Amino acid sequence: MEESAYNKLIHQEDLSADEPALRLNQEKPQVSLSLVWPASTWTSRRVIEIILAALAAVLLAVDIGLGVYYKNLTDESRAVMSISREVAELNAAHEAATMIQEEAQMRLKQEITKQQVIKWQVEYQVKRNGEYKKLADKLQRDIAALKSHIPTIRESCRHCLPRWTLVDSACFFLSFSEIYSSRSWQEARDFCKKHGSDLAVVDTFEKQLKLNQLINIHHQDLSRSISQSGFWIGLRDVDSEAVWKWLDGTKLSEGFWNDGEPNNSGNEDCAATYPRSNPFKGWNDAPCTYNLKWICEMSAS
Ligand code: 2F8
Ligand code: CA
Repeated sequence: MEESAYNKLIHQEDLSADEPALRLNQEKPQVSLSLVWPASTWTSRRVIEIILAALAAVLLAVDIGLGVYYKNLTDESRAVMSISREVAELNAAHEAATMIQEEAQMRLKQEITKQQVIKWQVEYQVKRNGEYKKLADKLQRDIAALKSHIPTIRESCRHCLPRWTLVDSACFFLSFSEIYSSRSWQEARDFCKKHGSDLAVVDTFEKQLKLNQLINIHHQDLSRSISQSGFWIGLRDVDSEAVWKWLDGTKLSEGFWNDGEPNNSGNEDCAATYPRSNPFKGWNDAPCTYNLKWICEMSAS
């Protein structure tokens, strides 16, 4: 029913013009916009459709492009974010490494400073050691010098009783004074023993030399004859002739006999020392009963 109305309308519009054409189309009626709207309108619509289609295509393309762009952008963004994270991590690691490096540098600096101080201390100690060594050497020399004085000091520290003379670490008494009369060898020995001593044992040249000097000074009183100028010493050969022994029983090895002595002239068993210029020739043997001066000896206190 709609189709017939539509055809009716078409027929009414074409009554006035183009009738043959319409008649050709009467047997096969067609439904067409061109038939409904003017041609210009149809064209415009087609153009619009084409434009719209083109626009749609463009929009679709843009949309696809934007999608692809967005996808790419998202990937790039992710990559950038990942890189940013990595950069941040690297920066953090760099900062940590920088801190560690700075701390290590600071410790190194402190260690270098400590080492420098230790080096200075070592230099100082080396210098002091050198000074100490010089000081020690000087002290060793001073000690050696002081030690060399010990015998002299020890000797000077020894002392003897009044009128006794210190000779070679022993004290000697020489009966120079006239209050001591000359006496026999035994009486002389008794005197010595009474005073805590004994007749002198002149068993070294040092003793002989010193005692000879002392009796030489005494003999400057020349009123005394040479035979009376002798001093008994602790030496005799009473037990066996010509075997001279000191009071402690020690045999005499060498003596300081005058030339020709001992000669045992008239049984001379006791020895005495006499003032002589040559101390090696100071001794003579005389009769033990002969009266002479004497020399006592005791250890120094
Ligand atoms: O000439 C040496 C001789 O001199 C004196 O005798 C003359 C001595 N006598 C006395 O001293 C007692 C001897 O002993 C001595 O050998
Ligand atoms: Ca004699």
